Amino acid sequence: MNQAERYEEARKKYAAIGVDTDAAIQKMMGIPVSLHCWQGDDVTGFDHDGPLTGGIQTTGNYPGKARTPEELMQDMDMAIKLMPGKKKLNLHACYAIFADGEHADRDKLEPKHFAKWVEFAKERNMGIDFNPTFFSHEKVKDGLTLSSPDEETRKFWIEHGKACIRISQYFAKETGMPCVMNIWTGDGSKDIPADRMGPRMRYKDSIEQILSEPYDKALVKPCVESKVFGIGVEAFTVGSAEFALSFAASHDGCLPLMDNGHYHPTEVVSDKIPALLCFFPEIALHITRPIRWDSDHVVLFDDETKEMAKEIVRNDALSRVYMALDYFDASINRVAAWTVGFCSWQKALLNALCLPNGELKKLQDENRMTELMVMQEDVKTYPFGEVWEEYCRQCGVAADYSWLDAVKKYEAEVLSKR
Ligand code: RNT
Ligand code: ZN
Repeated sequence: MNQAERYEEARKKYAAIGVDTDAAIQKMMGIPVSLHCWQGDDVTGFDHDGPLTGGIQTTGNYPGKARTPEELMQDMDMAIKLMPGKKKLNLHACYAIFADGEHADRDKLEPKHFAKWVEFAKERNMGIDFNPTFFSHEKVKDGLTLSSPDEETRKFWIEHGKACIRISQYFAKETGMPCVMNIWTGDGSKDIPADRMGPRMRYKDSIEQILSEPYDKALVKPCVESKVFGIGVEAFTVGSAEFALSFAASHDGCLPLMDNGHYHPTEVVSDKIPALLCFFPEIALHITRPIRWDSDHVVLFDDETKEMAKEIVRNDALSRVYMALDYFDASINRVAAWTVGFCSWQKALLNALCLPNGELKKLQDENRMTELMVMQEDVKTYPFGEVWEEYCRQCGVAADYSWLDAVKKYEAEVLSKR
């Protein structure tokens, strides 16, 4: 059987349980997923020389990392060509691009410092999401930014946040797609604090000041990302889950952002997605793969990844959940890391679209739990690979590992020469 015949067989098998795989493929093509620029250079950016600091870490020193905006764009282009589906570009403020001799500190960043990224995104028909960078900077004082008791420090970071709101609005206007602007800080302490509320009250006030910058709510979607702990800030995190969720719930237009690496190891974000969808019109996600901690391994097509996608699809929430990848592995080929992670999330979404979700819900509501278990197990071995292959074919990319040959060639010809 050739590919077309194999897909036809699979299509029939799915149709028999009420799943329209052609419709699933069609739907997939229009779902934007945000691709993070920071996998390409280990979260370094272009506005500073120092190391990555502030409660996040990369490990590994695989050769060939991007050192300039041109290299990063070239690598990202290479990865994009290998991936099916609709991409959005996710930038961090530290990826500002300055003209020769020019520099602006984080509180003075302007849209013009991102004009080259806008050009890059527009040429590829991508929207842009944005993140102020509250780390890897000398004005992070004693591990604190927006929650600092030092007013000058706090003011600096508030101004950075406001500058980022203006830049986010510029992105949205230029690309014609809303810009999700995510606030995450590594603020916290290594050991037991004496005051947990003071820093949180300052954090709350700082974010409120940032959001007082005028912006169009249809264009800019501010988010607050929580975290349980970071390396070096084990005892106390200012932006905890309760803090971020309560902040978003009490500030109109502000979204909660859940990163699935930011919870206790037995908690699952798949279960939290429908809980938040009961209350928030829109939510945002950082999709990653934590191993024992927020290790930011490359996303795989594993059980929890599938489960998260299922919760979005079967609750008809594809237009209510902003999905962004957030991982960074410096120990393997970075172009391959981008590609595997993006394709894994694409697979998870397509897989969720190929489930008889209505039927399964009905079994649950009728308390036919034996049938539900049998059916859920049965669909696991349906020929999903054929649907994935057809989707990739329609998108003009390889469905199997043969794409790795192109990456190996790129590594030999471009990356290894850096
Ligand atoms: C860190 C957070 C945050 C960062 C990016 C680079 O733990 O997940 O989202 O990974 O902003
Ligand atoms: Zn994150």
